[in-house]
Amino acid sequence: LVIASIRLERIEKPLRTPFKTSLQTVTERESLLVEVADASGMKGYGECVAFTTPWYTEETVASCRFVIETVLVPLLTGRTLTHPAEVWELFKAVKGNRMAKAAVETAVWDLYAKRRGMPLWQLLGGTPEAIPAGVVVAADKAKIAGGVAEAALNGYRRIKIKVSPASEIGLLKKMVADHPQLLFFADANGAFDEASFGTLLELDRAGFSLIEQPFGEQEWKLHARAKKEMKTPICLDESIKSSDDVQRMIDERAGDVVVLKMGRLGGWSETLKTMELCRHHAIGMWVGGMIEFGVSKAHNLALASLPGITLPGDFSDSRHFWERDIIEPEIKVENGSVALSGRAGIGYEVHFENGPLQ
Ligand code: OSB
Ligand code: MG
Repeated sequence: LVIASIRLERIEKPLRTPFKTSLQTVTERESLLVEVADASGMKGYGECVAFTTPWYTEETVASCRFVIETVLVPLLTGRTLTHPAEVWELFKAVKGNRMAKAAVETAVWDLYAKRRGMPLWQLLGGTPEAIPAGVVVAADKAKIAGGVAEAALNGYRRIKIKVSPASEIGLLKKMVADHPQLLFFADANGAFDEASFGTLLELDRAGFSLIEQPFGEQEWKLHARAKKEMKTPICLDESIKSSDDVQRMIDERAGDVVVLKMGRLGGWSETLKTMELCRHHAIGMWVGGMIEFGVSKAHNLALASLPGITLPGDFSDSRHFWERDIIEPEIKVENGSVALSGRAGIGYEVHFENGPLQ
């Protein structure tokens, strides 16, 4: 496999409804699409999941574009690879910038699977069952009940609610109790601290199946204390940027479950390595979302098909965020799950308003 050319496309679309977290409200999503091509013109796609500004991670769309164009593209262009796992090795000399690396590396995996004529999920050893869907409901007090009812009506069986020390815990408790058929996750995006630990202990009694990232990404000791004092499983999202971070979580008893985000981990190679560690230590795993477009979601669906994914991830219908997604067909949630594509690679064609890219 020779990487003959690499191209970047910028995407920007408004969200159908603003996405509110304790950190930021997202109304527009900007992204970069990476297209790698072999000498025959066959193409593979990856998507950069960094945001426009560094509110969620250090990396941004602009920093990723810079790193991809000035460092990663020259490293990879014209290279002969026997396997896509070599890309991570090739990028080792570049510090950090995992989202930039992932955007390029995942594109090479797609191309590799397409050349083999196999769905990526199959190539990686996934099972063909449809992937359970999951949706995020706004943190807005006035909108929670309506959001949950609508999600249930649309077939979602897992609902994630953004929480913070300002959340009305009585309301959350009632909502969980009112929907025994649904699985509820709480996501704090690091909004709690030592001073609000007591509020977190109240939230522990609301009946959530897990609480995601109660404290900041470096707050290992507070997470260990939460794991010790709470019955709700502690799930780390922002803290998990490498397999070493999972090892630290295990060593410090700082969590029970991890969210896998391929962008934050640096792509498929590091994600597969992280999964092996989790499986070995019986750490629960699920696939997290980044309000991304269909290319990243398609890679995520392949990831969710792999052994060891124990909980439903952030998989919503393309229409949940977008008037029109960039893939064809779009992601469809049916009977609470998303079917895996039987086509080669990520299994979707990439389309823009101005026509198909392939
Ligand atoms: O914390 O999981 C998060 C979206 C953007 C940034 C961080 C997070 C999220 C989500 C997932 O909650 C939303 C989705 O794509 O379904
Ligand atoms: Mg999260």
